Amino acid sequence: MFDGQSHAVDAVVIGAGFSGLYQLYRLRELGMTTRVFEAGGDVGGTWYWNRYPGARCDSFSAQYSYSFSPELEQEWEWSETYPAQPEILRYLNHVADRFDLRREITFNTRVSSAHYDPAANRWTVTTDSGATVAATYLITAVGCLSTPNKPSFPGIDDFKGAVYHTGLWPHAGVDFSGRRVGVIGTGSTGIQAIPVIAEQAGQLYVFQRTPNFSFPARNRAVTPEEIAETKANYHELRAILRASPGGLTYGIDPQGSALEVSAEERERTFEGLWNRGGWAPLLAYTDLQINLAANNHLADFVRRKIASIVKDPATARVLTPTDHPIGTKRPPMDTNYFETYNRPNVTLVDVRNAPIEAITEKGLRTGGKEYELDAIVFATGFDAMTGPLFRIDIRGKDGMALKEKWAGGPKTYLGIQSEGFPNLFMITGPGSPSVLSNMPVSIEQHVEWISDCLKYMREHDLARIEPLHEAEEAWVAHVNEVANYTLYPLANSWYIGANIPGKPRIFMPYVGGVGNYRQKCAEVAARGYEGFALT
Ligand code: NA7
Repeated sequence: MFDGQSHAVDAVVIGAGFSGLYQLYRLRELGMTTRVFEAGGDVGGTWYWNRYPGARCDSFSAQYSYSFSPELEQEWEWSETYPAQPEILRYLNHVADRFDLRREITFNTRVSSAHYDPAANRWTVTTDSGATVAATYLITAVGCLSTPNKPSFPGIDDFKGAVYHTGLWPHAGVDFSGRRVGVIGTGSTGIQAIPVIAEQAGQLYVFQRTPNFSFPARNRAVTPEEIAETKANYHELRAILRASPGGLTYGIDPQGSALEVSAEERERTFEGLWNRGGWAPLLAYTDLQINLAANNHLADFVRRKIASIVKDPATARVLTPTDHPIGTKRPPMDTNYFETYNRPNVTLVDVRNAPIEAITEKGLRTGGKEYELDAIVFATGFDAMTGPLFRIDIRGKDGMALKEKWAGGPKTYLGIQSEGFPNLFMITGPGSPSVLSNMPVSIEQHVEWISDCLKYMREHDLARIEPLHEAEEAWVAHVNEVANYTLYPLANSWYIGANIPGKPRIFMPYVGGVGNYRQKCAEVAARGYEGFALT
């Protein structure tokens, strides 16, 4: 039992979401002593914190789950094609119970620092409760989107109403019935929350800075036949996901260039895939993410959809994105998002040219006008990928801070390790497919790679691993090179740090594809962890 004071273990894992739970399971299998620290009051990570109305996963439920236990696969049944937050949280609780994981997790405890001592080859991990733990290995399972971004508008403390951030939603829920609510932000989160809040609120004001493309999810209940089919074919499904570009399958094989077909055929294809739901239209042609002219055909198709759904032409115009190629920001998926603007109790406020000036005692002021509100919802996103790591004072050899080393952008080898920080492993770190993929697939791949690496080190009597300088430099260059081959860098997205003032503009996830990346990681391991220094 962890006594909350001084302690020594083989590994410390930070976080008890999808990654931390599975990493703990694997470390236990290796017979390693482990302590997991979790800031939340229970397991779940993202799904513990993001309890906002409408919170739902944009991956198919059968694909958004662990594959490591065939028994778990067979006993769990998802109820909808896209799982809602409460169901995913129930799933993760079930996993924690089923594998008896909670006994090595300390909840309500945030890791404040982790310092590496080269002489002892140990990490000293300190928490906000004052506990100190020494560990040979430090594994971050902190998630990519877990540090909420709350812009500091002047006057925020003067507001007399209630203020919420979607990523820190009250567990008891919020009753907006009859209230005047303002939502700031129209990313994936705002687009999920706005239709649900609109149904409850007396009046809803949406403060939009940048219009977004969104695809109708067409979420529905899973049928008993589909459940049976999934259970019978899990093995094949997982193999497809592991080899796929995004760790997700729609069963669509992109066909040729969007520029080589007639306008009528393109329209028919887009229409069919739009009706199918989700991101299917993005898979219509092979060049939608690499050729601007091809991309613009799909963007135009969605712009016309917005014009056809939203009845007021002026509102439709403000909702129409023109500043980025479609799919280059994380594409939102919705249920009645654009339709919501036809409701009499919903008002869209354009804060692009007249930014939010201040939060006042009574509400929010923009464009010289004050909107009186009872509640303000910040759907303003996260300091992605590096934010959760920088929140911890991580120091490697010579006392070097991770934050300092990465001041010009993250530097990793394979997105798993960073030179100068021996025995520190990052699950879905920057430079790995992570947020460009169906997370559980990438998480399992990293956890298994890390666990195999630790086993290899034990078998070969090795105590320390860190990337070689040249290998890291080459990987960073490769990550940039493949990103620049795509249209992704053209958008001001959180992928590139554009949502956080002062953050370096570097494309952080690896765009080369889950299947290719997995193969690369496997080759590195097979060659005795090529590119790493093992001592
Ligand atoms: P996002 O995608 O970062 O969206 C945040 C939204 O908040 C976006 O519309 C922003 O407008 C808006 N925002 C942020 N700061 C401001 C200020 N200062 N004024 C006005 N509007 C602002 O976060 P989400 O939570 O929706 O999604 C994050 C990921 O979580 C999602 O992609 C999934 O992977 C899960 P902007 O576009 O910057 O002009």
